[in-house]
Order: sequence, then C-alpha cells, then structure tokens
Amino acid sequence: MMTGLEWNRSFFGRAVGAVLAVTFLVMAPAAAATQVSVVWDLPTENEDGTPLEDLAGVRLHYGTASGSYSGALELPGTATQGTVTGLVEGVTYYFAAKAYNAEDVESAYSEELVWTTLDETDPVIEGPTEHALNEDAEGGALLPDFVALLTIMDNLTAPQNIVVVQTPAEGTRVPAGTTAVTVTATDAAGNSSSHVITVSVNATPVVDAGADDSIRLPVDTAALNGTVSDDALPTGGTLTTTWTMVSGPGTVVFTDASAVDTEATFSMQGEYVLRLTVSDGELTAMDEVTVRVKKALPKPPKNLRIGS
Ligand SMILES: [Ca+2]
Ligand SMILES: [Ca+2]
Ligand SMILES: [Ca+2]
Repeated sequence: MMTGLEWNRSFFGRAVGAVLAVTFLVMAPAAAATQVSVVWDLPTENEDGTPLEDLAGVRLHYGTASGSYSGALELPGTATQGTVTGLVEGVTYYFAAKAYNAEDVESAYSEELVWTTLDETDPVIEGPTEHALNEDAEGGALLPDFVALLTIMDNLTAPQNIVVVQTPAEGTRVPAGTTAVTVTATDAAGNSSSHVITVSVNATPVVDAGADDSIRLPVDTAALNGTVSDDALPTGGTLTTTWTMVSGPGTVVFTDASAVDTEATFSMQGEYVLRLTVSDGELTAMDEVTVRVKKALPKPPKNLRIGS
C-alpha cells in the first residue's frame, strides 16, 4: 500500500507563475499558473502481504473535484515524486496515486491529498509616475491621496482586500523640489508590489524690487534694479515680470514695464511706491520699492557784483 503521500511546493513553480503573471495581468488580473510537486512512498507489498517485486510505476491523478480526476501523470520506475504543472493559483486540487506492476495491473487509489495552490502573483499597480504640485503659502505642499489616482489589481485578492500604503502618507507636507512617493500594494497572500510617483513641488518665485531711491527734479527718471529667480518649475513655464505704480501723486512711465531692470519717469514731485510682480505661470510674488522725487532746488542768485 502507498502511504505518506505528501506535497511539496516547487520553487520552480514560483518563477513560472511570476513570468506568466506579467503576460496575463497587464490586461486583466487573471489567475496565473503554478505547479506543485507531489511526493509519495512506494509500496513494497501486494495486497496479500507478499513482496511487491514487479513495481513498474505510479500514476498520479489530479483534478478540481474530490474523487474526480481529470488529469494524470505517468511516473514509471521507482519515482517518488511528480510535478503537476499548469495549475491555477488559488484553486483547490485533489490528488490520488495508483501503483502499477509489470503487467500494468493497478492498485486502488491512495488516500486523497487536498491542496489549494498559493497566490504567488504580485498585485499590479497602474497609474501616473509623475505629479506636479504648487507650493502654498506655508511653504512646500501637502501630499494628496495618490492611491485614488491608481488602479490596483490582483489575480486573487479582491480590490477592497488589497492592503495599500502610501509613503509619505496623504497630508504630509513636503518641501519645494522633488519628492518620491511610494505606493505599496500587498495581497492577502503577502505578495506585494510598489509604484513610485515623483512629486514636483513648484516653488514660488523670489523677487526683490531693489533699494529705495530718491531723485531731485529736474531729474525725473530713476533707474529700477530688480532681481528675480525661480526653480524652473513648472516645467515649460516662463518667468514674467511687471512693474506697476502702487501709489504716488502723479503718473509713472516705465521704459519697459516687463523688464526686471528698467527706468521710471515721474510726472511730478512726491513719493511713489512701485511694485515688481513676477509670475512663473502658476505662482506669483511681488516686492515694492519707494522712490522719492524731490522738489527742485531753487536756482542760486545770479549777477553777483559790487554794489555802488
Ligand atoms: Ca496575488
Ligand atoms: Ca516656480
Ligand atoms: Ca537687476
């Protein structure tokens, strides 16, 4: 009689399953194929207790219903193991073996082995790998919930049962610049996969309108010396600048109101506040400078001469 029917999961089976998963899961999370190795002890006696001297092999039968075997492996000689391939992950299989002798007379079935194949296929995560954010007034930006932007599937675990973790988590404040956010999905069997999203946080431009200045009529034009810089984000954006008058008793004419460095010509004396605004296409910043236009000095006396 055969005894000690055992199973072994094949290490090779895992590799096969992983390769097939790539093919199947791109379109739909179908169950991937796997395999198992079944191990047994060979019989040494006939049913009447006499020595079994003409053992010719073992037939390993298997199927997805108890006692009903749709597949079989022929293992001639003294094999004590058979590897059944093409099994579907997460499906319960039933195995039973028969020994046969040199006259091809078969034994009864062994006891039945029940085995549910493991889920060896990682979840699949699809979605964007880049995300742009703008810096807010507090500096940096809060990470959104990226999980909501992704499609996460598994061959066996239902979507609601896949454990999904975003690191850093939603609501984490990240600085201007680039931060890698990783989303990891783990199925019920512990298989996991990760998806990285590169988050670019666009910094607010930096602007300096220059030092306050004063001129005195009849000089009515002052040089404006601004400074602007930015982080080259958003991608493809251009930095634009604009000079405007905030307050003053008269009017101001800028030689080139869109140039960082330009000149302002004032219509009359007084104190003028000028503003330099910079935009990177998404975010704006501004700084102000005060120019005092002083009243002209009185002309000096003239025709000085010796009185009589
Ligand atoms: Ca899986
Ligand atoms: Ca920027
Ligand atoms: Ca300048």
